[in-house]
Amino acid sequence: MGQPEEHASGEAAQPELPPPGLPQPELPPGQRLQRGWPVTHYGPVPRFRPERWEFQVFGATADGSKHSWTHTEFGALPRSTVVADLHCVTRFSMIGAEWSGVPARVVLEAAPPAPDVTHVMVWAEYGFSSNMRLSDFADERSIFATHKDGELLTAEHGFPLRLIVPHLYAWKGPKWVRAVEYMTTDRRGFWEERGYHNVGDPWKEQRYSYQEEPGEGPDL
Ligand SMILES: Nc1nc2c(c(=O)[nH]1)N[C@H]1C(S)=C(S)[C@@H](COP(=O)(O)O)O[C@H]1N2
Ligand SMILES: [Mo]
Repeated sequence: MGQPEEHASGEAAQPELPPPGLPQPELPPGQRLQRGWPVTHYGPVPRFRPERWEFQVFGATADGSKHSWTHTEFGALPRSTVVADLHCVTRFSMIGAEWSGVPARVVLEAAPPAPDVTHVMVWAEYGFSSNMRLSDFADERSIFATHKDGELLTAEHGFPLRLIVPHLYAWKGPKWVRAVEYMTTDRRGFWEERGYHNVGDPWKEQRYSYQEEPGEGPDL
């Protein structure tokens, strides 16, 4: 089974843990706290070309047409901030990051899905993709982040845009995101086709596709 690569990084340290004896941050089962912010992804880091960049919503939209935003247009959408942890399926968690950007709900309002949409595929540069239920994407905490802790994302962490879905494993949040596809039937994304769980809830420890219950994912 393929695995996301981990690279060392010299990013800013995470908040210190409370001293022993005081309540510790709660992590999903089987996760351990990571200090710093490692870089984890498959393949090369894409170069951002603002004049060629656009963000698209396509597939089963309510009006049947494809919607797209230039980088400037996307930057003018309403913004918000979410404090959320990042849980990598390779078992490290980064806690307490403050993500700011455009909530997924803003995109859903700007480009509404048709009534029979059940799932979305989130697409990134180089064909990386991740699928999720529409309800997971529409969660009030799901956000297309441009900044972490008040600073622009670096190239290796997904600049200019990455999705954060706080209640799912971090592979469900593509870096270098470019499009959302509305789907009326579920389809597996990049890691979901390669042995990872179709739903990916870290609190239920849904790591691998062999753990899927009937109905949790399309046939493999
Ligand atoms: N485009 C893309 N996004 C991706 C991945 C990837 O391989 N490609 N890996 C995911 C995984 S497995 C994790 S844990 C997080 C890591 O984000 P970070 O490198 O900013 O810590 O990015 C996710 N987003
Ligand atoms: Mo990951």
